Amino acid sequence: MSRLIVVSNRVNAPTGKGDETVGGLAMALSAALREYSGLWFGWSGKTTDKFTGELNVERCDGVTVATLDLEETDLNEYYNGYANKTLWPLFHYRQDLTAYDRSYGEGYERVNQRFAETLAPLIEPDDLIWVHDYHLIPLARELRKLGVKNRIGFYLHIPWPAHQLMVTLPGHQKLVQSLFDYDLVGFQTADYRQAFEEYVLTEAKGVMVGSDLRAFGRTVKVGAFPIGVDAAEFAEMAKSERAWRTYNVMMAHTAFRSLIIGVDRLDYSKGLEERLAGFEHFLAHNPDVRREVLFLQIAPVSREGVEAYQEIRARLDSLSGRINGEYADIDWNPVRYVNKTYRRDELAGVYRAARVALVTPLRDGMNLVAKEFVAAQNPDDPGVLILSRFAGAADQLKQALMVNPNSPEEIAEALKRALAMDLSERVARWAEMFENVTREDVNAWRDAYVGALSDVRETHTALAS
Ligand code: ADQ
Repeated sequence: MSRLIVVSNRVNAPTGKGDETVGGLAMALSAALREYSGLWFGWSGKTTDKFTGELNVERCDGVTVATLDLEETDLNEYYNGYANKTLWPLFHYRQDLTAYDRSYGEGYERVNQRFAETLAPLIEPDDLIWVHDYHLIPLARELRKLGVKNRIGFYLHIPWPAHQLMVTLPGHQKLVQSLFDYDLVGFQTADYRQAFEEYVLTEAKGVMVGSDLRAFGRTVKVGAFPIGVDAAEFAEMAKSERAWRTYNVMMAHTAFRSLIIGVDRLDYSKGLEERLAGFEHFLAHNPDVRREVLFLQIAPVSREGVEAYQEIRARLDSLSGRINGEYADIDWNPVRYVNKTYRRDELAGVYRAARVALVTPLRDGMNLVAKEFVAAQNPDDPGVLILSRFAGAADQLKQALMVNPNSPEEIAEALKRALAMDLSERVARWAEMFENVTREDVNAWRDAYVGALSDVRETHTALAS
């Protein structure tokens, strides 16, 4: 069996102790790495004055983790810059927030070279290499330059944008061409895969060869591999002692009100302002029931080095304050807004206590919160999921109440419907979604991807010759 190497910007391997905040994705990748005696490679999260290429290697719960330190300039140009000020907003349809700074592109290329140069000596001939996300699109090209002939796969966790948007990126051809140095390119949904194919067919005069894509003198396998959550484990966690404790604390504080929750990284793609506007619309137009609900939005801050994130944080502080100012009473605040990170078992308790989850991103590769919410519900009395049609998860969770997140009226209408939904309809909708999140869980995703990568018979060398 080939060894597996996972490469991602940050390494989040569980240590085996005190891992309560490590997500399902990290757990699933670690499990695969243990099984394949693998290696997880990425940035240490630390910066150094001068890049040395020195590796920090440690064993974390049966997995070898190798990380490298980057320079402060790398962090600014590659991570905060090209990854999070250029690719992230553009791929989430926020051209207005996209920065086209040349130094960011240069920093991005430089860090990908640094990753490749540090990783290449660790690669053995039969290793399978699985590269994750938009930070590392050119990594295979850099590895190929160093003579690496292994099977290399890429997986994009975020949307692939429509063709007309992609061409607004200076240097888009070079970026897309570098994806053809992989053997397998995976997307979250069939829509994103199609958007990628459309770009290649029109911009690069590519052709489909069966289900593979040929362009730039290379052929790659392309596929949709919708990511899942550790559903069975999450369902178990929702019954754990700590989840119960959290559940009870929350129930005690709702004073018999129906709890509506939102759980998201604080990010403009998650539609938090639009969601609050939808909730406000609900409050304004339903005076008879408005005192019977509470909206809890949990949004841990992220990417604080990027201005757009500081700005949205300030806007949300003021918006939640304004809604409370308008509607609160001596015994009730309609919005509770917290920026804390929680343990996974506590989150499971939060999900279970909620009557409704509002998962309304403006764009989202998948959205794991929607799936975690479903996994954590009490089968005898499940809550209702309100889901944005622009989340990748909408493809699979078809029994959710689907909304356009840009419409406060639709959000308010869905809230009204969810709060009034009878038990039999709630159970019927939930059961189908639960079946889906359990079947298409994170392990199924990983096995499908690694299986497809292992099946690539013709390696890069065979195709190139
Ligand atoms: P994210 O944009 O981070 O992921 P999401 O898929 O929702 O979005 O995952 C967030 C994770 O963080 C969830 O597991 C959630 O439980 C956790 N989380 C959120 N708030 C938390 C809190 N307060 N405390 C602790 N944990 C919290 C990117 C893409 C998504 C894609 C994933 C995986 O943007 O579209 O689904 O990768 O591919």
